[in-house]
Amino acid sequence: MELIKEDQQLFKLTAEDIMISSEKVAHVQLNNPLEHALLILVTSGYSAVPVLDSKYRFKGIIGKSSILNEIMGLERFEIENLTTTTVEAAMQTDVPCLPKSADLLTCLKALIDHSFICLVDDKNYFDGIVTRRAVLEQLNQFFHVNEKDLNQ
Ligand code: 2BA
Repeated sequence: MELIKEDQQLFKLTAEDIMISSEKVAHVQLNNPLEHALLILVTSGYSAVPVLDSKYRFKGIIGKSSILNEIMGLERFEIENLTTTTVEAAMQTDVPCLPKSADLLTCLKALIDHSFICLVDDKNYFDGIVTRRAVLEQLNQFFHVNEKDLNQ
């Protein structure tokens, strides 16, 4: 199809082309108390951020709902858990990661179930994230540029 041929560019994009690089990503460390993670989440405005170890290797994701679960006791809010529980004990670890060489369609598939995907190298060092927003922006641009052809 003519349209696909003209827009090979879209399919040539990789995660690296559209990622937010590690130095611009808000993150917390494994041994931080939940109190610190909550502070980062509230001040950044994000609902979840990556968790890294002291060598900047990716370990998981911590979000506001995981923290709320940790402080929800049976009879009362156990606020003291914010200082006694570490991020490591509350984070989610069953999250997919991709290499920064992953193509756009691989990112799109992973972002169906996650609002962002962490990018790591072969030793699990954290390179950055690809967000739903970044992929949707590329697709939006593609569909608008080709709107006329698609309607024919
Ligand atoms: P959420 O925090 O749930 O944010 C959902 C969407 O709300 C974001 O989608 C973005 O469109 C908007 N948004 C939230 N906080 C924002 C802020 N401080 N500035 C600008 N826009 C904001 P995406 O951009 O697709 O991001 C998806 C998810 O990736 C976010 O989910 C957040 O968990 C994570 N994220 C994005 N940028 C990040 C960064 N620089 N550091 C850490 N995590 C980030």
